[in-house]
Amino acid sequence: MTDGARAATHSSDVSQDVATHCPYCALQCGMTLRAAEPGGRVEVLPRQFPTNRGGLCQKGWTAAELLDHPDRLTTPLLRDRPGAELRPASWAEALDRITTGVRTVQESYGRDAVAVFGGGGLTNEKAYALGKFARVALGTRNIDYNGRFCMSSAAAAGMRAFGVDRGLPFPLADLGTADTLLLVGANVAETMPPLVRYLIEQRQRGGTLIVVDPRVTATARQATLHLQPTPGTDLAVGNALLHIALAEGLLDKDYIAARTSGFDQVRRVAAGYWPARVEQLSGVPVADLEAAARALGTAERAVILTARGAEQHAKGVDTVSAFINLALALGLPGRPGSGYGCLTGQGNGQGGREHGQKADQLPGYRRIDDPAAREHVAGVWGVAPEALPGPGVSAYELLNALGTADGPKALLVFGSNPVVSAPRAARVTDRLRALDLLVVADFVRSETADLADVVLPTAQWAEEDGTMTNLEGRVLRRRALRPPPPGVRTDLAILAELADRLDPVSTVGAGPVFPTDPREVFTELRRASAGGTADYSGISWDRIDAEQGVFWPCPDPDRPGTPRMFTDRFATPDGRARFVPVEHRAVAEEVCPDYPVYLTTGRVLAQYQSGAQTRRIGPLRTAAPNAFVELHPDLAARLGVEDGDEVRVTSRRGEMRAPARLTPTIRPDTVFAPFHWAGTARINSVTSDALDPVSRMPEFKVCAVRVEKA
Ligand SMILES: Nc1nc2c(c(=O)[nH]1)N[C@H]1C(S)=C(S)[C@@H](COP(=O)(O)OP(=O)(O)OC[C@H]3O[C@@H](n4cnc5c(=O)[nH]c(N)nc54)[C@H](O)[C@@H]3O)O[C@H]1N2
Ligand SMILES: Nc1nc2c(c(=O)[nH]1)N[C@H]1C(S)=C(S)[C@@H](COP(=O)(O)OP(=O)(O)OC[C@H]3O[C@@H](n4cnc5c(=O)[nH]c(N)nc54)[C@H](O)[C@@H]3O)O[C@H]1N2
Ligand code: SF4
Ligand SMILES: [Mo]
Repeated sequence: MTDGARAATHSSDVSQDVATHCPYCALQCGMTLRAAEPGGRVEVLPRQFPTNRGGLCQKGWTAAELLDHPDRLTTPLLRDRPGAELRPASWAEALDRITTGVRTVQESYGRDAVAVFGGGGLTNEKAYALGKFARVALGTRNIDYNGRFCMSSAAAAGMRAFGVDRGLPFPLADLGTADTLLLVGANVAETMPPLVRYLIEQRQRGGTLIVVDPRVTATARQATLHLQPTPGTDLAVGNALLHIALAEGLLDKDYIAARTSGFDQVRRVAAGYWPARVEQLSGVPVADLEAAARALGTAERAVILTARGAEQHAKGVDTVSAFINLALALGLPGRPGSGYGCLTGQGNGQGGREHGQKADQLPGYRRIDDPAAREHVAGVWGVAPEALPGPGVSAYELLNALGTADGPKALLVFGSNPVVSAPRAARVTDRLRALDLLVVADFVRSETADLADVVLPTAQWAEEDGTMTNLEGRVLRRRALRPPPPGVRTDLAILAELADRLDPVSTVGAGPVFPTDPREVFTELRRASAGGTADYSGISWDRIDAEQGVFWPCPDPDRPGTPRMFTDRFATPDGRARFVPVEHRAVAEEVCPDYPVYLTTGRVLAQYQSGAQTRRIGPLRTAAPNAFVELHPDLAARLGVEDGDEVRVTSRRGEMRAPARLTPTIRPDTVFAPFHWAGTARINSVTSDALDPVSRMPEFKVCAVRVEKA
């Protein structure tokens, strides 16, 4: 064992601090865990790491509170019959129930009738094992994950422009040195607070920060220039910026000629987005559009970033393409200190989309319908290539098909809480209830676990080793401080146990194995990814320890990884980046007399995602105790609503209730609600399930609602 930090994984040796990373978001802040005594309270200390530079947000500081929380699951739970309460059960009983349930469904309806739903919080090793488990042990094509709700639009747009999808194709530190930084639909001051250090550095160097958000967020307040569009109009804004840059001669013509293809068509499209038209479409004044285009077009170093505000739309892929087109026309991607990037969200949002838990994908970011990819991966897995299933359907389509005549009858969930986080959540809940078998592996009884037939208690981040790939494409080491509590197993152990009990698809040679040691899984993952787009074959755990993480692609153990991509060529067949012409179109659900207000949704600093973890942590509950509906005082006055009044928000799909929070920082035509709460405060009862045609991303960021005093 070359890694000193690993010594502390033995409970006999807990006096040693363990250097690891936060369990939550994609910034993956460095932290040190310390326990005064074996099994005792764990203290979190911030640690210097390039992404957080010694900073942590409140969620990171309090992350250890869930380790020995009274809500922690330490025994499997079982429901004996529909309508009965969940009761504690032994592992043998729980695993038997799953095996019998899966077999019964497979016999009656075939292998595709058992589905898997994964998460972008799983380590690379777990995401890899889950994808393999689905294809090999279950033999089902039906696996997808919550990253579909998160990263998929930016991923698809990145693939079609650059031939590869890595959130940031450059190190985060580049943000601090940008002369102009454009943030489109990103509220980093709440979603990645330590990243604000880079924004401060950028401003102190005299840089210009432009924020595009329908709300004056904590991030927008730091901006030099804030564009406040109507939700769902960013694509038009992006095209207008390109139009202005064209008109004012700000384009990098040499770069366009040497490094890109397809500009002529995009130029023709951009001609139709003159600023006055886009002011009408988006509400952003012409002068602000011009100022933004000039700040970007005249900067030596310019960075354009998108996040969920721009991406979670039924035209999210095209919207991202509009901003990539702009970046390409200005010659940014691959230029030192410049570029386009997307801010990945979940802890392993990046790695989670590379190793095969996506419906159409095999490890190494390979396509499951590519014969060469199937052959390579089948070889690593010990199965016949033709035995591997084909592509399945996307996350929402999968959830929406559960329990229907042709849909899956059993579902295994690892690392997501769709009852709270899926769009049109009441329907998704009905679908989950219609299953013959629902299995949830989690460390708390989430709202989804509440509906399950079997709940399996699983290890938490401080109790497991593994790797995560942060928003920069930097592969990091998660290190265990201590083993899981008695009665709790790791996800890898659970998958291995189940694989052992099930009949795999037709095998070759010794057949598939499911190691429980994450280091062994990583070794296999390296082989499976070799030669793929996301090539990890040159990365080892020891190397990660020695180098503060390793950036993929890294095909060679003796050569450095790739912190900066696109310096010479793009990952397309001809090495050129591709412009993609994109036109603005209306949101899927326009406002109307019955539903006259736009709803948009998002996050608050002190809660994480579906809230399954953070709603249980005292200081976070104090900081953000409940849902709310943000509305402009003018709108409130029209509705007769005062600050603190309980309001009902209704769409064609359902309603939610929460106290009104009056603020002039939001557009008067739009209300905002965070999605971290369940029950009657669940905003996803209201949100739209319109999907992007390419990424299948739901339109979380805009639908039409009615707001009234409850
Ligand atoms: N505190 C906290 N931090 C988190 C998370 C969390 O749950 N809580 N989750 C993590 C994850 S998984 C993710 S994906 C990231 C997300 O990080 P962000 O993308 O920063 O988060 P959101 O709040 O979803 O959306 C950002 C902003 O988009 C704005 N917006 C809404 N509609 C539009 C629109 O049409 N156009 C534009 N331009 N903006 C719009 C919203 O007002 C909001 O301020 O955060 C990560 N970090
Ligand atoms: N309205 C609206 N809805 C949204 C969004 C929005 O902006 N607006 N954002 C979307 C986005 S970007 C995202 S990423 C999704 C996220 O939504 P979810 O997928 O629901 O994410 P989490 O709340 O992180 O759920 C993770 C669950 O798995 C458990 N868990 C965590 N780590 C592990 C692990 O290693 N193993 C196992 N077995 N379990 C684990 C946690 O306890 C928790 O119950 O929500 C989406 N929903
Ligand atoms: S910013 Fe993200 S990674 Fe850092 S402490 Fe907060 S939640 Fe954890
Ligand atoms: Mo996300």
